[in-house]
Amino acid sequence: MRVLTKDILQAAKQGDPEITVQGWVHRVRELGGISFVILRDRSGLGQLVFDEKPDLTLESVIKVQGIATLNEKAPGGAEVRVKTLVYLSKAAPDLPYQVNGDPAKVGLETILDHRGLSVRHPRLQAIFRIQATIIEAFGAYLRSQDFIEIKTSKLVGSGTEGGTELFEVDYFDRKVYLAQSPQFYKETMVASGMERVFEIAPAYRAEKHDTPRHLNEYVSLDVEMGFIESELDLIELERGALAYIFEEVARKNSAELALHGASVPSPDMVVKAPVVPYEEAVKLASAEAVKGKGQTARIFDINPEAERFICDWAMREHGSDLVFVNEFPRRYRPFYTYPKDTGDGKAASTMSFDALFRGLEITTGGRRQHDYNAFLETLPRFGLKPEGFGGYLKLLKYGCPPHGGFAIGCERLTQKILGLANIKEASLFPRDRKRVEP
Ligand code: AMO
Repeated sequence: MRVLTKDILQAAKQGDPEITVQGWVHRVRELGGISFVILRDRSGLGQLVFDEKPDLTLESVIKVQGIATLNEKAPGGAEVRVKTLVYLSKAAPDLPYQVNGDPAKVGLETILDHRGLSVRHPRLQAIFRIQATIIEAFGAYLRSQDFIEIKTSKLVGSGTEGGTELFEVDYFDRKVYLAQSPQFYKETMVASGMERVFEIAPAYRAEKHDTPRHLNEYVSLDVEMGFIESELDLIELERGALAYIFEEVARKNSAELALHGASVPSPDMVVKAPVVPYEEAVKLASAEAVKGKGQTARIFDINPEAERFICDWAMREHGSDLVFVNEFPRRYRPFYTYPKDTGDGKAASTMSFDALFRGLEITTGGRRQHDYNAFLETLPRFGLKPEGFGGYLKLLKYGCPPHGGFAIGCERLTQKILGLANIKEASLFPRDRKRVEP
């Protein structure tokens, strides 16, 4: 794999120091008649030395040929003494902002307005190199567990996660919606005989609020699995997937993590991440709130504040960045969630879970109701009528195994690995209420 500084160093150490490199002009510095140019390519930065002052604008794309020479002071310990310079594309001098400057000092809106420029900064590009590893590792792990990848339509006739968050689309002479989740399709494919499927695709939520954890379009890492007994099988699968993702990010992206001063949890810790039932988690969050604030806690539900408290507890008591909360009450989970038999016939809770990572929910999942008659019986309890569920009923009617699944928000996982303040930083082209450009 390309590493610019290593290539220059290697050429400098070899008998044949002739080298040709190409990339963008990242920075220019003049010192006593000599010009030092920092060249940037996909692998990072390297140093060029010109004896005469070249006519260069920042961000121009150039190709140079020269002699690789050892120099302790250059990045990577070597530099290229330039003999010939070719302009592949001269950049206009009026850059809209200082592209090579510290991104922390550039406003987020400016960064997002100029993605073609902002991702040129190695620290910002690092975010998406890590995201690429997450996506690759998620797929690789699931394939190793006998899952197959599917791609399903994002144009749907109705929603699965609730009607208020759907984007409408004109579809010939009628309205359809952008899919909030591939849940119905992934369940259909489990029942179709595939048994184990995953999908990596955008999901759309017409949520009006603007928060550091919500996008209107995000990448959903979705899994669905047949023949499970409970949500614990899914938690086991997610532990394995996350452990592998973190292992791969640590292996492939140590330089990118370093640019953010970030680290990934150890896979050993991830496979042992604690599982806490909902009722207990609420109590823990309340106790943490009292401890932190020295006042009576008002935590009755797992809201974003409670997520942070539960994660504080998991870190303190288990040394874990990751914690699973399971057995959510029926009222907090969709009607198709499988009830947990508590032995008293009340089934007040469900075989469901969330994963919280470094203070943020990154996953929701659970076992689904797969029994046709039980499903029909459940609908009236949620004030629903069978008429609206033709597709779902067909899915369950002709032989559907016990099954369940989960979805990890790709940008949320990226955000929390790197400690980014806003989820939009982890999306190349984020969509929010105001932004549909670039
Ligand atoms: P849920 O709606 O909880 O569950 O979404 C699952 C995960 O997707 C991410 N996510 C989001 N990320 C960014 N912006 C958003 N607006 C957003 N909404 C959700 C989060 C969240 O934990 N069908 C179920 C999953 C399943 O049961 O299989 C679902 O979509 O990380």
